[in-house]
Amino acid sequence: MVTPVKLAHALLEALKDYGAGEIFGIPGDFALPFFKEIERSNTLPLYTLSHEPGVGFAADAAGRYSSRLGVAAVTYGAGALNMINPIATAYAEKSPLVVISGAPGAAESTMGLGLHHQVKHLNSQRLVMQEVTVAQCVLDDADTAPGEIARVLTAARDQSLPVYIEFPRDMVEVEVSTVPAYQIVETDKAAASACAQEVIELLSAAKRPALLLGVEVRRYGIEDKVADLARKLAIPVATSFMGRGIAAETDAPLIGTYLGLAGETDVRRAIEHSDGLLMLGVILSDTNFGVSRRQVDMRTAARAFGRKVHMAHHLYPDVSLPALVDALLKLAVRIGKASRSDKAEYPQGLAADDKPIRPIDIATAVNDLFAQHGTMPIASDMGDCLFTAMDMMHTPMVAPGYYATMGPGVPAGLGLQVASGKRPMILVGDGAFQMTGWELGNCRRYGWNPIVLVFNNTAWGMLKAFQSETAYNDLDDWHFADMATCLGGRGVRVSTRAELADALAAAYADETAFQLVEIMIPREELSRTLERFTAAIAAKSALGKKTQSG
Ligand code: S1T
Repeated sequence: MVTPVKLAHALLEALKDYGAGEIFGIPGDFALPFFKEIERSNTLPLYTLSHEPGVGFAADAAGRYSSRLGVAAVTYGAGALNMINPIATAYAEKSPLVVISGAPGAAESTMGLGLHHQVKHLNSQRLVMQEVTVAQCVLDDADTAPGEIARVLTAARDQSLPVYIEFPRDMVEVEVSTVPAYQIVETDKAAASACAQEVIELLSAAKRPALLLGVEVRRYGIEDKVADLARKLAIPVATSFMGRGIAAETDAPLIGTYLGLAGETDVRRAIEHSDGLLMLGVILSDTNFGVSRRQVDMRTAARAFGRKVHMAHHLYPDVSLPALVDALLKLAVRIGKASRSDKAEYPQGLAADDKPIRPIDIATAVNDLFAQHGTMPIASDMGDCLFTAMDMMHTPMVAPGYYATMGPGVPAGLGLQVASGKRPMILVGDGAFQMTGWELGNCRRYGWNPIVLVFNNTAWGMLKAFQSETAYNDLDDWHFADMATCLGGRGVRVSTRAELADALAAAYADETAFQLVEIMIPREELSRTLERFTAAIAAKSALGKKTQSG
């Protein structure tokens, strides 16, 4: 006889059993009963933030870092719809974010009145969520609720994509049976083995084999296995732009990040000229391959993504990435001569002088700090701060490298600190800080103490790099450092390389609160990667125009 439990309790226990580590959220009247159960049961710690975009970005980052489920709990309508952008980010970047929204109960839904927070219809929110999640359920039936929760959480784990759970407020106390445990959907071992055999043959026959790692390697928690495989194969390993930070804490022979013409030439050649390229978990996106000098030759490539493996001219329709890597480890032989010493080098030794600060100086100063004290996990926002991170030492990193939204930086850094228990470094432009930087005001009550580097060029600098003739990309100078104390942290504004070096050292030494270093950067100064990126885009568009004009 199964002992019935409250539905809210069953859901929380299931979230924990399926791998969630915490909940980020903002309540509302449609969610108060559920939030009360979250606090009462303490099955998972609850962290409330100030704006739902921050809730979504923080929850997603926590899941990404831990290779587990991220959980965001919000109220109906105003809360859930306010979080669409972070959920879309999770969908585009294959991250298992569980969205739980309170909702009206059965009785109020049939009153015949429009309800507050309602849009077109009571199910409008569900319809919107269908476009940014892989599975959805409404917990409006005690008999089906446990199975529905299991179905949706299994989809999140297996497909590493966001899911949506709508939780009517009159169902929280309803008694249900417990949620069925996670059942892994095993890959056919013979298929995985045959596929692995073919991949090894492809790599062994190649003169220039190479390995490119993408986000699924982290999402499925197989970095160590992949590093082991890379070491055994002894072939050059690079990450995709989105995969930056993968295998950073391993001894894989990592040569850097593939960025096409925007990246280092040796890395570009290793990938684009490979005649035996194995891509593990790589999203085929414009940000990963948009400025390639030479398209990857898919006739001599194997790409494992989305539980499928594409080989030259055929497909293995159901081989999971973990199953393929396990099969490859059984067959792996030394194919190349790559070793850990091939690891990429990053600039160090900042000249602490009175010169203005360029993005490369920030990377150099951060590398000096990491060389002295060890690396820190990084959360980066969209903007030149993300391109500057390509010149920083390889370290676990969360960033919107594909969906490319502004806003994740600060909240994702908070999610990183919760998930990792480590002090994170946050990289954020002044424009993005204007959006979600204020979430730093929540650090004091939770004891979070990130080091926040605000790249302040008083502009939407990336846009200015593509369209310098317009004035609307220029922003006012907000003096963010002056606001840090009011938010419970410490702030300093720096304009020279000497001031930057001192500020970083002081920030690192003070663990009592978040440290905001506002770095003033001349508007014309770009990172090396953004400079190459804009040059490559300009060259491509010039070539396009030339081709069109015949
Ligand atoms: N709004 C949101 C939410 N995300 C975006 N990516 C954009 C708008 C468009 C956009 C960029 S980069 C950028 C914008 C507005 C400027 C970012 O400014 P800042 O944070 O100050 O960084 P930096 O000065 O280094 O550029 C991408 C291309 O779509």
